[in-house]
Amino acid sequence: MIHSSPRSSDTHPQSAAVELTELAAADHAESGEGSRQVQDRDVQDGCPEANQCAARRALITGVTGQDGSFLAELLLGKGYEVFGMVRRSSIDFRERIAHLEGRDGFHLVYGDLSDSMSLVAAIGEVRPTELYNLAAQSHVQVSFDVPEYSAEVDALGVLRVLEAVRLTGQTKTCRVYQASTSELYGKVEAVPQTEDTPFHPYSPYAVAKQYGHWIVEEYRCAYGMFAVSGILFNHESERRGETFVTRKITLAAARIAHGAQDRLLLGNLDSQRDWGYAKDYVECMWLMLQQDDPADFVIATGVQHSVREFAALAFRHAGIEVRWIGEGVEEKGVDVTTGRVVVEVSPSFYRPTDVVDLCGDPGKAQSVLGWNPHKTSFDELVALMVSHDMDKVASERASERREPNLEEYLEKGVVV
Ligand code: NAP
Ligand code: G4F
Repeated sequence: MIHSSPRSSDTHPQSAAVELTELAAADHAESGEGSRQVQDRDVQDGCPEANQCAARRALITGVTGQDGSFLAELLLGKGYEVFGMVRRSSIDFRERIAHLEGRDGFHLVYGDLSDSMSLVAAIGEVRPTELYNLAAQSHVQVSFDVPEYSAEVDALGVLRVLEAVRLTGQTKTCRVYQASTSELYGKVEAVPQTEDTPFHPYSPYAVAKQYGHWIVEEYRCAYGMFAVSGILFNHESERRGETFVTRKITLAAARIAHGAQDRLLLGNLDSQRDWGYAKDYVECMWLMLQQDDPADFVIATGVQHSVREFAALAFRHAGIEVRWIGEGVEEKGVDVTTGRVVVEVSPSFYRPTDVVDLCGDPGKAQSVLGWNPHKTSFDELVALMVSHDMDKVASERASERREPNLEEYLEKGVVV
């Protein structure tokens, strides 16, 4: 029997183990045979065809994030049973996966990458055939403010996931994808970066992720696990967190175009990134786990742009043509039509060490995985993000305009 995920409002704050044990017991009572036994038969350790013969069950850590939400949609579309790991939050609303909650085949389990026991419980109960470890403290600048926590989750968290797979006897049945990052190249030693380019991590985030990357390789060698790392370059979308530079820009461009914000403050405008579309990149994560042999891949577009270029294009899509004047902290983006300053530099967004020259070579992913790195162009990516944020700001503005009216109605006693 398949259990739908509890809707946010129904979710009980109990451990994954308790929640899933109760569901398994309910299965047993209803079927008379016990679906737990069926699951165990299907995914026994040592079955060489495990990924073919078992029902496909994916566990996604970080399911509430940008990538996790796209990946959950992709896997549900392929007929997977999808388990998303969530942590308890004071706000019981998970915006990016709200549309999936309650859908057949989609389940939520509690767990935290800083808590080994929760991982052993969740991974031991779900017994996934594929585990995508996407959970992380993923903001580079924030990792300078919370370096210890970033290491706890982004380094040791990966070890905990791998150990949970091993301790629950699933090294031969559970394939593991680890979210590695182009930040590993850091203070880059070559451009473009390939799978063979040496790592030079340049932030607490990247140093922690480097541990995660190497421990995955270690478990692959030591225990013969199908455990792989995708070295993903920056990938963005309309679901991107609002403090990453792309989303910060597209939201600000939309707000400025709607007259809801005065100007945008940015840090290093010269920084260069290889930006792709997150929805395309989760396909690659899946492809990596479908291969005969485990291997790491660079996932990138191979095309590089500066923060300044991204900003200019985003403003253009929002109907504002920007001209750049000045240099360094004095540089400004000026609206060509009105002469108004819409972008300024603020050193408060400079990082103690910044990675400034990322550009990936997706050749191996193209030839081995058959993945298309150019499905969504840079221009299309910026356009879709701006379009989404123009709509978002317009609807926020419309509801702002309605609110005073509502208050007026209420004051006059006209309540319908
Ligand atoms: P994101 O939107 O920031 O999502 C991070 C996810 O991790 C959220 O679901 C978050 O849950 C969860 N999480 C954080 N700390 C956790 C903990 N202690 N225990 C359990 N879950 C925790 O990140 P993303 O952009 O989707 O990126 C996914 C992964 O790819 C991350 O590992 C990131 O470092 C890596 N990556 C991203 C990019 C990129 O350009 N997007 C590039 C390379 C690598 P809450 O919702 O509860 O906070
Ligand atoms: O958008 P960002 O914060 O992304 P960053 O640091 O590249 O990290 C993202 O991509 C990594 C893959 O390379 C992931 F591993 C990581 O989890 C995350 O998803 O910053 C991009 C660049 C930086 O050089 C930064 O200094 O933009 C520059 N920047 C300039 N002004 C800014 C700003 N970044 C932010 N967040 N905010 C600014 O105002």
